[in-house]
Amino acid sequence: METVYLNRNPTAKSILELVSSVDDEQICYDHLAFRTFGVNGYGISSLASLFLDYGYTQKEELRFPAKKLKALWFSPPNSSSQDGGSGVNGPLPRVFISELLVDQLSPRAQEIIRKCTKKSGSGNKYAALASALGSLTWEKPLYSEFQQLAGESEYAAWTLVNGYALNHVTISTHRLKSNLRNIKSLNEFIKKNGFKLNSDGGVLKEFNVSTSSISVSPDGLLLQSSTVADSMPFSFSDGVVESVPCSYIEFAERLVLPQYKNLSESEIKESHRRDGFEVGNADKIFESTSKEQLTRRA
Ligand code: OOG
Ligand code: NI
Repeated sequence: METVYLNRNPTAKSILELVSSVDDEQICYDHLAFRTFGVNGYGISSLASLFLDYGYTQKEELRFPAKKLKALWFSPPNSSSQDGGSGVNGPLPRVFISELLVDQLSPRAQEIIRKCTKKSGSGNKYAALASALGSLTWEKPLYSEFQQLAGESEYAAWTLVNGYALNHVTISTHRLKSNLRNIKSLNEFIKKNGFKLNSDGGVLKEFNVSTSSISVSPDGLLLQSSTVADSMPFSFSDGVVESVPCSYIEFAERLVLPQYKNLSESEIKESHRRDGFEVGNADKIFESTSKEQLTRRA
């Protein structure tokens, strides 16, 4: 899955190389994220089964009524054996899987999504395999179908052309060694190197940063930001070739929970930090693949 992601998304690849090159960093992934169509067995469960079979635990549900989405996240099994490696060879990441509440879309949009998932037969059984191969489990859509969905739900249009592809990996900033462990410094560094961040997070007053685009959870302990997705030409089934949004990369800093404030730096483990996800943060991060962000001037 990671290989497909790195090959399709030059920004994510360059940023991972750039961050690892500073201080010879090991990169830990905080989480991996996927999008799905919540219909005909193609929703969250189609991808979750692989992770559940390998010992992941289902955690809280998050709801996004305006976007007609729901999400679940999964925590990894304890496996200290992987501590020390980098990326997919490092500590196991959380997994965040969302699904589009297809029943709530217009009849026309539902028809497009139901058609491709029905035609696909048992494609939902091979969700993880398709993700790793970088293939869709349905036939390529018409350009008009993509446009129809894009007008109603950018998430739907994204999923139609990207399928089960990895939507993003997230760098765990607090597990970096250099000053990049502070998400604000990391964002500045990323921007200085010419990459565009998803600005939907707005102004962060406490940090006095006007353009940093960091989202902060209400408890102040989960800080997240992301790049704007890369685009790729996609050949639609009617021969039209148009640029479509692919994936992005995210950064997350999890601060130490108040009850562990007195632990020394060397005693602090991932389990002492803020866990989980936050609807308000996620709502903004979803925008990383939106047309508004992609066409925004840096
Ligand atoms: C997922 C957006 C939410 C997070 O960490 O809260 C998210 C998506 O864009 O599919 O990644
Ligand atoms: Ni994320």
